[in-house]
Amino acid sequence: TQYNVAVVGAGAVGEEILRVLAEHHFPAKSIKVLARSARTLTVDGIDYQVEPTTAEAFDGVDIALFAGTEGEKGAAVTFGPDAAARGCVVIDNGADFRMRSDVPLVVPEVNAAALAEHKGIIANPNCSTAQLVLTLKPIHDAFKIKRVLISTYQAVSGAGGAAVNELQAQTTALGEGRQISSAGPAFPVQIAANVIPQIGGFDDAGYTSEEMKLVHETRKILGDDSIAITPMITARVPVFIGHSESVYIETEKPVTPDEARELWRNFPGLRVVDDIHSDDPSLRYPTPLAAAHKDTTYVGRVRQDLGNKNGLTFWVVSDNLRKGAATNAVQIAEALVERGWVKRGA
Ligand code: 2RA
Repeated sequence: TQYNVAVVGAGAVGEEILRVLAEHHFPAKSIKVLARSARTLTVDGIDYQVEPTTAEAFDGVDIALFAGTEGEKGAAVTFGPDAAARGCVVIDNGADFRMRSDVPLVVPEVNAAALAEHKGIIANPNCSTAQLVLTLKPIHDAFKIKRVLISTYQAVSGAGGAAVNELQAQTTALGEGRQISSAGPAFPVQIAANVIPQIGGFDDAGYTSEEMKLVHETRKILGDDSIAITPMITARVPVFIGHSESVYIETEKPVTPDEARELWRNFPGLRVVDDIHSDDPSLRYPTPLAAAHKDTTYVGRVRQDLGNKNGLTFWVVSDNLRKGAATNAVQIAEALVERGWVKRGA
């Protein structure tokens, strides 16, 4: 069977979705690209005629991958439910539907079974959640995780094209010895040669929306609200592609670094890079530069807590535009196809 596919949104994630659909040889009978305004979009030498997003554009579409604007006036809220009503299965990359009880929030390697319950809309998790839950799932199943503390170091591409351009311009200015006049518009302060400990707005407790996504989405995907999760920081770093995370977990039963690495080596989508004494630096630990443009999530720097045998700390790196967005969305579509669940109530 082949499927009529629509990609909504022609930004960094939309483009990456088109790239991944082609790379994965997704069984698409047709692919239409929808965005606010018509134009030609070229991805890896393939020209796509971008059409304006309208309700009618979803007629005849089987699978719609949304990577457009979020929020009450965004593409997903405006067109998603209606597209589902027209018989489309909507896979939304944004945050609008993630916590709705009738919307599966899915990382296929972790909870593909949740797809069986879809009512037409499926949500992709936030980029920093996707790479995290891949590492937590096998350990939670074997040793039961009681607590997670996490700090993230997130690439600017997570904030869109303008943010990438801002880092590029500021980096060039630094390289040429020019003063960086003012920050913005993408970031409140200079991002080049700096670290910004804020992604998203603050709540009354002083946590950001990005930090609270880690709490709520991780619990929903693992199906366990008993896990205590403290997002210590979600920070923006002067990296173009690739989110890095420093994770500490406390488990009910002690888990050694060797046991953790063995579980991760046998978990789909993960690769262990943890040979700290290797002569080849690229084998000692994962870095965002090495992870960029790949679908794989990398884990390394695995250590037992110095004061608590039930504590384990490690480092996780993944391309935020791939497993963090486009690849996970395409993998959800692939999982639906494999299971014959494209049409809801299947
Ligand atoms: C970010 N996770 O990195 C958010 C949205 N992609 O900015």
